[in-house]
Amino acid sequence: MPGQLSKSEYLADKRLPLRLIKRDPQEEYQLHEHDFSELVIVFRGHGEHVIYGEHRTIEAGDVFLIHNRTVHGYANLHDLALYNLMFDPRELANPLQAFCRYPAIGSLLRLEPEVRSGNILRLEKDELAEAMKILRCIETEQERGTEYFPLAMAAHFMLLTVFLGRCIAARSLPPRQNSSAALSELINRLTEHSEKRWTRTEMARSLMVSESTLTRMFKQYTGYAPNEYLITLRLKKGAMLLLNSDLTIGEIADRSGFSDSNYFCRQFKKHFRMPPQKYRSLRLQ
Ligand code: RM4
Ligand code: NI
Repeated sequence: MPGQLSKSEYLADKRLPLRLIKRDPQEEYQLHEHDFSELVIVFRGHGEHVIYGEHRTIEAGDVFLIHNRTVHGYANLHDLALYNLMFDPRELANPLQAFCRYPAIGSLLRLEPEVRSGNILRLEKDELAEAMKILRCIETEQERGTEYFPLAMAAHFMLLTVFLGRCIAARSLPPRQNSSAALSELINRLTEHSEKRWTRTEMARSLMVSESTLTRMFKQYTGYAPNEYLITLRLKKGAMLLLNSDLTIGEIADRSGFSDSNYFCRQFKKHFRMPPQKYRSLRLQ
């Protein structure tokens, strides 16, 4: 029986289903399989890669991909050294979703344009120059449209997100603003599960602050009180369902977290300045 290696052990950080391990040297390794994939880049030495019982010679410069559930191992190694990039192909399909789990990046990607408190990230001159470099790469890829350009654009976009995230992290925030990391994490959770019944007590407890502090922080950060903010999230979810599903208004109200569909319609009208039915008819135009 080959050994089984699992994602929970090697790719435990839910925020990014990707991990680089340097094997210098790579030890001989018995046959095994995993529920993640490996991209291997050999940078020194030589040896044998055993894959489905077949021994293949590998040496510095070789690059190969081991799909999840492939039985493989290493034998007869001579100073073999490699980089092993482990990833979950299913999750990588949407890497930005993983990036959103970082509080700083999550707040950048999700909170705009609701952030009104002046907690905006302003880049210094050299930072802006760096960001511009990445933006130009995206632009060039888009204009040229050469092979793999969508992937290249996504890769540069990811680099940009990382860069911006680091800019945020590098700011030494005064204590009041520091708590915004916890707040933006809470907001990420609210966004993902806006239909759930959330109480102020529960939200305040997760930030370890009093309910009045919670409200003050929320207002500072988003411009809304927690319950108002939650309603806007639910309305957005409702709007999304109106455009992308054939569910009835009642069902949509329910799925968006409104127990009363009349209340949903009233709030919707207030927010979008038209009743849900009208909003839905827009998709047909
Ligand atoms: C081993 C080898 C295997 C990898 C494990 C985690 O040294 O690189 O391919 O699955 O580590
Ligand atoms: Ni492996």
